[in-house]
Amino acid sequence: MKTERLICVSNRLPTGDAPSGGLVVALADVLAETGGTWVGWSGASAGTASAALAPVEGGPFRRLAFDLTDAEVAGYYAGYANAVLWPILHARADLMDIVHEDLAVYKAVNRRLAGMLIDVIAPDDIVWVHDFHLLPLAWELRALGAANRIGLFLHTPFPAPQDMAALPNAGEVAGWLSQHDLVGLQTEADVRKFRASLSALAEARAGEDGIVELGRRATRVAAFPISIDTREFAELAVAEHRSLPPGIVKPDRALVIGVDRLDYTKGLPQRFRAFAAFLERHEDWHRHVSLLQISPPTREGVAAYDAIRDETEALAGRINGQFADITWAPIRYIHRHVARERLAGLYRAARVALVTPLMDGMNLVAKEYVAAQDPADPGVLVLSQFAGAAEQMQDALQVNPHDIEQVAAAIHSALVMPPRERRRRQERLMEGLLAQDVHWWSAAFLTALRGPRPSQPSA
Ligand code: ADQ
Repeated sequence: MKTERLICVSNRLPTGDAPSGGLVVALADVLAETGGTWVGWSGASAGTASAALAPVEGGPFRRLAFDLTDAEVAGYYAGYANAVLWPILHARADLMDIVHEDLAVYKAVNRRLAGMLIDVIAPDDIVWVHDFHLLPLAWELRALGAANRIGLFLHTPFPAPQDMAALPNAGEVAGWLSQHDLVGLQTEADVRKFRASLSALAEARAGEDGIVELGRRATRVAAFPISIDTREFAELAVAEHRSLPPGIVKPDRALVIGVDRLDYTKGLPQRFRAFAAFLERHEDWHRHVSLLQISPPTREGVAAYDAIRDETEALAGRINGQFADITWAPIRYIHRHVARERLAGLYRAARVALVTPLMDGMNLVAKEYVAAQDPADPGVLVLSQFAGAAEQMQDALQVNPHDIEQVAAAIHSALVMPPRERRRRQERLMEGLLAQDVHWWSAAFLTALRGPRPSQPSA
């Protein structure tokens, strides 16, 4: 049976000659097997925008890149995508920075990309669009006559009706979404919000079969919880744990780890406060525990990100000032990217991971941490109920990240949890991660996209 070529489109084009990171690894095989292509922004900005896609040398599959102008990076990427959509998708309408020209730039970039893409897609290619930067792409492709199967996977949560209503162009966004054959979301809760939010807008009808009718278009919507390459990450952790530099882990000092982009959705101030509350309640743990928080910078120049950086740094300083002595600082805060291999080793060395976002599409750190554990002596995952991962990872210690006292108590429970219970939780979590890894995820999405197309309502 002939398999259609896959065209993957994402904001950033994967870099490097060897695929790394779960998503790229999972799609690399399908792209290579079907002779497919990955299309994305090169990351470069200049005075002039590219008029055609340019091939990028190397790598296991074909890549085509486009450049953006500085004004496009400001309006499309930093503006509408990251200062309007991202806050709305994470229930933070208060952090939106609405600039009407940014929306025009966002649409123009998507229109230009569609114009370049239409020249490279053949009639029976299937197109897989990733994430909130490219919501109008299918709409623009349809306007150019593309009848291909087009799927969208949204890596973030989907907004509830009251959040969607705060989007200045909610109706237009619904129209963009309707142009996909398949919209993939992270969780069943997101699917429910999608149906409710779109039904709250004019002309939308949500059927019981996963089909949502919007005006004259029917779209299939379903949950495809993204994951990691579980086996590969577990092996990496075993190897890297052996080569951790001496002194990183001290026998009399438990390591608690947090790894998140420095984003206001990740709940870092609440996490630090909870750690401080735990230290206040448990003096016996002073000098016997330290929190290593690794948070690389992200989206610098977007105002809300400067604010969260200042707040997080000030809090870490204040807590260290309050509790540290000459031999111990309770929080080590690293504002840098750390190699994936090194992260894997650190996860395995950590007795506890704090994954406490206020809102998160999935959260792959939670899955990486579990995959990295020693099954005979595993650490404990403290997981926010508001991470998409919470739907699958019922055996983590789930917490409400806003409830500082509850998180503080969970940190203590995790540190003193008997080995038998740790092993029981780990076993069940790992079972889930092995059954539904990133290869399962991409196969499930592609099977649905290749399956019967939703029948369109009559005009
Ligand atoms: P992110 O918000 O970036 O992703 P997450 O799922 O946790 O969140 O993925 C982050 C990745 O970056 C992990 O693989 C992690 O190891 C890595 N990383 C984090 N900090 C790092 C550091 N200091 N150095 C090196 N690597 C680091 C978005 C959505 C999520 C969704 C994913 C995938 O916001 O909800 O799970 O996409 O769909």
